[in-house]
Amino acid sequence: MSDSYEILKTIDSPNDLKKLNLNQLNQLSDELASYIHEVISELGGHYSSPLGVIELTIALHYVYNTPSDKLVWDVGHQAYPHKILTGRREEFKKIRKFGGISGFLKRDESIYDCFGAGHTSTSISAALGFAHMRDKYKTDEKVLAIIGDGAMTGGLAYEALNNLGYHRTQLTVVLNDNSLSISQSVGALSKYLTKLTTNPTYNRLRDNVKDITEKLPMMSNRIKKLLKKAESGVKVSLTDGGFFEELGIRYIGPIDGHNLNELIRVFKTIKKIDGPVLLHIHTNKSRRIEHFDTDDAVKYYSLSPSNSNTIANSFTFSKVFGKSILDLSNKYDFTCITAAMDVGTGLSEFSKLHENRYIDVGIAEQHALTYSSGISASNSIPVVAIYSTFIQRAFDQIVHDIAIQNLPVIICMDRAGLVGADGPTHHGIFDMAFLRMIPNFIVTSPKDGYELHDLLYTALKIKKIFSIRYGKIQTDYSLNYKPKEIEVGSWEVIKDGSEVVFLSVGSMVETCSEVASKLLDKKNIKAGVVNCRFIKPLDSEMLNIIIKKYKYIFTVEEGCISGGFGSSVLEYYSGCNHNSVIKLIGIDDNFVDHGSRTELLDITNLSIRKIYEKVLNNYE
Ligand SMILES: Cc1ncc(C[n+]2csc(CCOP(=O)(O)OP(=O)(O)O)c2C)c(N)n1
Repeated sequence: MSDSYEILKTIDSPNDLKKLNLNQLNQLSDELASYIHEVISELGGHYSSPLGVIELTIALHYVYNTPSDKLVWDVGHQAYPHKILTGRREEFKKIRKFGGISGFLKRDESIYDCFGAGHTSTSISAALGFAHMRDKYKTDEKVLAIIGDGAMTGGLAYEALNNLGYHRTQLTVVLNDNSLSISQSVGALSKYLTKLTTNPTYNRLRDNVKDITEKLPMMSNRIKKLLKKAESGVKVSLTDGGFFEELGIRYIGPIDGHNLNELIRVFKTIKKIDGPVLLHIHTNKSRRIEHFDTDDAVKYYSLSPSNSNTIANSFTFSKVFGKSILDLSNKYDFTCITAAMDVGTGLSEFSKLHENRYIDVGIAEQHALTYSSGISASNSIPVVAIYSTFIQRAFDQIVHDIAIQNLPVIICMDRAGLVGADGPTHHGIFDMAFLRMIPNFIVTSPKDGYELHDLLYTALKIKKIFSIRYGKIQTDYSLNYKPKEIEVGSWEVIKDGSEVVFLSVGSMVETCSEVASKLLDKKNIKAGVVNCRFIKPLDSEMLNIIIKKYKYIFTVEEGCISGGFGSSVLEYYSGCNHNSVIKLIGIDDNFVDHGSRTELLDITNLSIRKIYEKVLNNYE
């Protein structure tokens, strides 16, 4: 660590922080910002969110006694300063790299990470669990949940607030309000928070009440109580009901989340309050980023590694989805839905061109799916663009609201398979297993961009419950492609073979084609390759031919083996008499860590080399 990190290099644990004076703490916050900038501009990773909570993190670790006191961070993408201050300063140089520390919080990484995360809106629920067990076992640690205004749009956060307001135990919710999610925060809550922050009359009145109570320490408790009542009356009349207070949670704020002195003072006061408190802090994610423009929010949310090369004129599946949906919007009337992931899913161009055919519901995947079923019940077609990992939240909505009522909804799942540096919370490896078991579902995965366009076209044409999964990878595609309908349940033979065949799904079609070429070149084994673009329904005609023709059948999927595509092939063949050897290649019963996609494919046996070896190990 260079000499420019004069104070940071002395911080090995939060105890070291407590020895610093205010000037030194302020210097530390600048050094932390430089260090995060230095490492993340090179390695890539979340950027604006950690920079926005530097002072908050210092104040929390300064005032509270971590790890006994519990800091439960929502999502965890903002917790880089927390990691650096809690003994991981040097490890931070390998953050998100294979074998290095995680980009999110992880219980087995540090005792200071009391609760892991990656998905949003879980912090208040988890914190309440900690708080109730503290009460039950009569220990005295403080519990805090730190949640952003974006994550506050998720329903789970309200379920927890409802529970907290009722039980009224000590728990401090720090609401980090920067008016941004990944892009702009949407919804009524965002407006409400802005109103709280910008209502000068309300803030002045509150300050007055506070001033009086502070200036008259000898005032009787009765008068203090009366003044408090007046304060809450003021709040009710000026802020549409004091939402949090009505739930039974003391609202404090808004305060400047970059003013260390103020943060420390307020946390010291809150520490003495025995019940639930919501501290509303206002921060600015762009404060430490030069030349930041509001339109840059997404750009600075997460940086790419300095050595990443973007291939000119290349397509990712997200980009193909964005182009295909625009193309099909001229022909079909549908509504696109996103849960705060317009840019990530490729919907931003569509959202600008078709404002009245597009809705961002906030970080609310469950709502997104039930809302879509309502659209469908009104005889319109909803297209939900979502990441595979986040749809896990909405399983019951899919079963109960969509499938049982057989309401046509098109679900386009990006980031299916291994996503790389974000790790286990973000890999999309379960979707094939949990969707294919639901009646009325058509489950698909295209081998390339052209087929994604074809499948989307097919889905819009046939109006059924239709899911399409694709990965965070480059693919073949060209603009002005004219899509064609694909017969539901039909597979495609890519290479004919003898003895060995690969039944491959999505990204694995290309991989298996390369394995087949290698087998032919090196071992003179002629392996067939089938593009199993329908995971459900299966192509039973082709399966009947395959079982007669091939002795070795390998199913290959970038998803979990348990219950996945290969399992469905086994289920199908369990009703047939055959002498073939059927082997399933996919992700074992394990969570996959973070690393580059190439590294992860290899450790999960999905690289060309590993599949090639697997065939030879089974071939007699
Ligand atoms: C369930 C879920 N949906 C979507 C995401 C993707 N995501 C990660 S962070 C984020 C925005 C969070 O905004 P906020 O809570 O305000 O935090 P900030 O980065 O602004 O500090 C989103 C949508 C996620 N992690 N989890």
